[in-house]
Amino acid sequence: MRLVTRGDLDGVTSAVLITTMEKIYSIELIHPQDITDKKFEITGEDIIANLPYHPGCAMWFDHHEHSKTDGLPGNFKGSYVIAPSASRVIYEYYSSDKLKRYEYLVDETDRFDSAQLTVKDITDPDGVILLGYTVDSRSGIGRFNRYFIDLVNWLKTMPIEDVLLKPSVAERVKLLRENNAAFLDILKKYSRQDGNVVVTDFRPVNKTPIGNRFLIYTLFPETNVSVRIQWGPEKRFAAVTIGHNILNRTSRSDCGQICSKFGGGGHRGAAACPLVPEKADQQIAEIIESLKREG
Ligand SMILES: [Mn+2]
Repeated sequence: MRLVTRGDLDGVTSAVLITTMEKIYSIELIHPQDITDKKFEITGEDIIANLPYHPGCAMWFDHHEHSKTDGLPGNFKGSYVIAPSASRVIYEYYSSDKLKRYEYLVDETDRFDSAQLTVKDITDPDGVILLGYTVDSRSGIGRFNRYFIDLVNWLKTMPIEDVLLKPSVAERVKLLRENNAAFLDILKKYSRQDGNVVVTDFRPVNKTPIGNRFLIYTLFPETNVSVRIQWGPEKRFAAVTIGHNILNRTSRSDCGQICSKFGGGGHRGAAACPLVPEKADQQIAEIIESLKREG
């Protein structure tokens, strides 16, 4: 069988579990869009995990809310449950003694994948959470098949402390720390608080900086929602992302609904929309007003 999954920590842990329970000869990493756009061929030899359903697959495991709105299959092998991670869904599906030793890995994957993080998990992460950032495409250090496969093999054969000492892991950790230190400075410079909203406008910056997307919440703990603005490619549009503060989960706003008014989308807790440059300032002001009004 082939495992088709996503290149993130939940994908890694899903792969650890599935390769323990099934005969897997290769692992393929794809984006959820590749399934919905039918860009990637799925056959009866494939187990899909942490990705949307495809009718051609042998088994499917997922936990994402939006897989439900896309239309659930009537009958399939595997499991779909709204859960903190796909790894959790797989762990529960097999309920095998063979997987018991991965209990902690699954617990931490739950926390990372559902952003149930503490301030320390953001500013000074360690263990599985730290490893998670090294396979997070949003950390800006890419995702590589070799690295992914290595992590799966290492997590099956050594404790997390030893996995973190592997040179390819340590190198990514070092890069993450450097990126985050620079990102923190630039975040402070381009962010301001407006009531319950923190607004970061990176449009004056030439090259959009990359760093932990949750750092903003450690700087503005009294806000409950963030708005980030940065230029899209060739400044054709202003990319706006809205997200609930994961350290202060009191926002009543529906980010997805707000963004859908401006041609974007997402879910309740996080969403994005592209704005045409001429209208961006006006529309950003409207978005901030909605977020303040909704509280
Ligand atoms: Mn997931």
